[in-house]
Amino acid sequence: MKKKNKTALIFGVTGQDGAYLSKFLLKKNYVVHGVKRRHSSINTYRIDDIYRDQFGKKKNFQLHYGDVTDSLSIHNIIKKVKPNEIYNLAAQSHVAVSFELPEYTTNADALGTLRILETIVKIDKNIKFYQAGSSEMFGKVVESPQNEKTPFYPRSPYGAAKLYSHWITINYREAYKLFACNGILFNHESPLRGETFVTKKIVSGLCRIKNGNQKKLYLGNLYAKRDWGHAEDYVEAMWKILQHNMADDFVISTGKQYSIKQFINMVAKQLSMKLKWKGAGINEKAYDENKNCVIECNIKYFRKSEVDTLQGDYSKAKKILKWKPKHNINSLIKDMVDHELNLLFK
Ligand code: NAP
Ligand code: G4F
Repeated sequence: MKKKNKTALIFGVTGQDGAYLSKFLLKKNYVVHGVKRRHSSINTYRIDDIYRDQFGKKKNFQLHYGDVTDSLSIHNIIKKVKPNEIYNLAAQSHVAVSFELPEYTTNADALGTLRILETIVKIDKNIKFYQAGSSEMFGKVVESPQNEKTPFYPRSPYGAAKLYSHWITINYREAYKLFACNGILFNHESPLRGETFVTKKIVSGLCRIKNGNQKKLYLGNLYAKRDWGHAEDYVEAMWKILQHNMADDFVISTGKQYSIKQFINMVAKQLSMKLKWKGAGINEKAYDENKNCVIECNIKYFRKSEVDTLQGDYSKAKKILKWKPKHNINSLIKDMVDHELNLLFK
């Protein structure tokens, strides 16, 4: 008898990871259902190509209106879709914004997870659950690199909300014997990254400056260090976490870290732009070959409390899941730069 295709339900399907994960799972012959929020304008641009590819074919990709702050919608969708696997990627995911919207961030990023877990317990305890945890939970790091045993020290409402989700996922695993797992993912980027995250802001800003569409780019702290991977690699890790024979938690990272300033210099190099840095602190600026100031710092982009350094140790995932990143920082930047230049030339 032919084996039935697995069904996955993705909360946060319209985001960067939701789009990459949908494509990954469809290639693995899953039936994919996604939860999108109602917006006043259309915001499905990251997944529109999946719809287009479906014309004339069996519909393996479906969207449902819902919200992780709305228990009824969560209940109704899970009951209707009857998924084998749920990926909770839904979140107010911008750390700086979480200081402006602390209550909403906690509602979506912490209680949203609880609402899904409770619904799984009520409807079907066999549904596997993936929680999108974050290296932001390590915050003011107590050791480097960070692994699954490193103590947490969140530095933002976002980090604290994700930490609640981390522990409630473990609690439901232990209390109700759910197959519920945490991925502790370090920063991952791609051409589909949201416009206000620093890598995307730098790549699109420098491409536009190079092309004469923009004069200057304003940034915050140039000396924070991040461990940046590619979203394409990281969604594979999410899937592997749920295919393991035991529910567990995993750090997913590259093990390498760079400062924002180093990232800027690497992007400039790929664009053959020669940048010269002058000044210090808030007055540090970058100038192009024609002595035009192209990068300046602005106090409004500094965090109230910063996460200075993040570097992950992914050896557990490497050993147990046989996962390792395929991309490195140069291939990540190339992918982002090529995409941006294509858009500009269109
Ligand atoms: P993203 O691009 O910001 O996507 C977030 C998704 O969540 C979007 O689809 C968004 O919908 C949805 N969402 C927000 N609030 C919601 C709500 N109340 N109900 C339902 N959906 C809601 O984030 P991402 O980079 O893909 O990250 C995916 C997940 O991994 C997030 O939980 C993030 O916190 C976490 N994470 C990300 C990274 C990273 O470096 N990218 C690292 C560690 C963890 P709209 O399109 O309607 O806004
Ligand atoms: O790109 P970012 O906004 O990412 P951040 O804060 O590290 O958070 C991202 O990664 C987390 C995983 O660790 C995710 F959980 C989270 O959802 C999100 O995807 O900022 C990176 C660094 C920060 O230190 C920030 O202070 O860049 C610094 N930065 C400097 N100038 C800036 C800017 N960040 C932004 N967004 N914009 C700037 O102009």
